Amino acid sequence: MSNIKACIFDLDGVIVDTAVYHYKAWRRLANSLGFDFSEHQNEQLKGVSRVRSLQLILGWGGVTKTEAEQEQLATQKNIWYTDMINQMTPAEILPGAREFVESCRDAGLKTALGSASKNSMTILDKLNITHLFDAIIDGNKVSKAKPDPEVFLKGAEELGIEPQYCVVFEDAIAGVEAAKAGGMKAIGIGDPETLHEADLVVSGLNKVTVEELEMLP
Ligand code: B16
Ligand code: MG
Repeated sequence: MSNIKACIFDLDGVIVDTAVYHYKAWRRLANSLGFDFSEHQNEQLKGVSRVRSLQLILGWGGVTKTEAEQEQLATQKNIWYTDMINQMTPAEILPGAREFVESCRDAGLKTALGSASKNSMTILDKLNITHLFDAIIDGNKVSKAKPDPEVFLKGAEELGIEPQYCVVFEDAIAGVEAAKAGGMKAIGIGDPETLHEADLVVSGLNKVTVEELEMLP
C-alpha cells in the first residue's frame, strides 16, 4: 500500500441506512405542520445538515417559521429520531461494511468517520463499531457542511495522513464534492450517474476490496 494510507467513511448511506429514520421523523414533523413530502424529496436531504434539512422541508410545505421556532422544530425532530436510533442493533450495519473497514485496518490503513450527523457517536455505539475508527469527525466537530471539505480534512489531520493519500467513501453528491475539494480520492456508494464525480462507484462496501484502492486513478 503506497497510494492510499487512510480511508474516511461517511455514516448514513455508507455504513448504515439511517435515512429511513430521518424520513420518519421529518415526515412526522411535516405532518404536525399540516403537510407531507415524498420519499423522492427525502433523497435531497441525504448528507445535508439538520438545520438545512428543516429549511428545505419548510420550503416544500410553504411554511415560514422564525429562527427560534425552527430551533424548536429541529429539536423535536431530533427527539423522535433519537428515540428510533436508540433501538438500532448491529444487524442494521449495511452488507459488508464492517468487514471492509476491518480489512482496511488489517492491511495497515488508518480509518476515520466523516459524517454530518451530530448523533454519530450514538449510532456507532449501537452498531458496536466505535473501536473500528482511529478518528471520528461528526457534526459536532465541524462548522461548515459538505460540500465544504472541512469534515474530511479534519479527519485526515487527526489521522496524521496527507489528503492525497486518503480515500473517502460517500453516498451523497455533496460528500463526493467535499472529498474532491479536499484533494482526496472518492469512492461513491450508489448510482454511477448521480455520483459521476467519484473516481469509482460501487453499490456498497461489499462490492469493493482493499486491493482495488491501489488501482484508483
Ligand atoms: P443529525 P451523513 C447525515 O449523515 C444524513 O445523511 C442527513 O440526512 C442528516 O440530516 C445529517 O446527517 C445530520 O444528522 O440530525 O443526526 O445531526 O450522511 O453525513 O453520515
Ligand atoms: Mg451519507
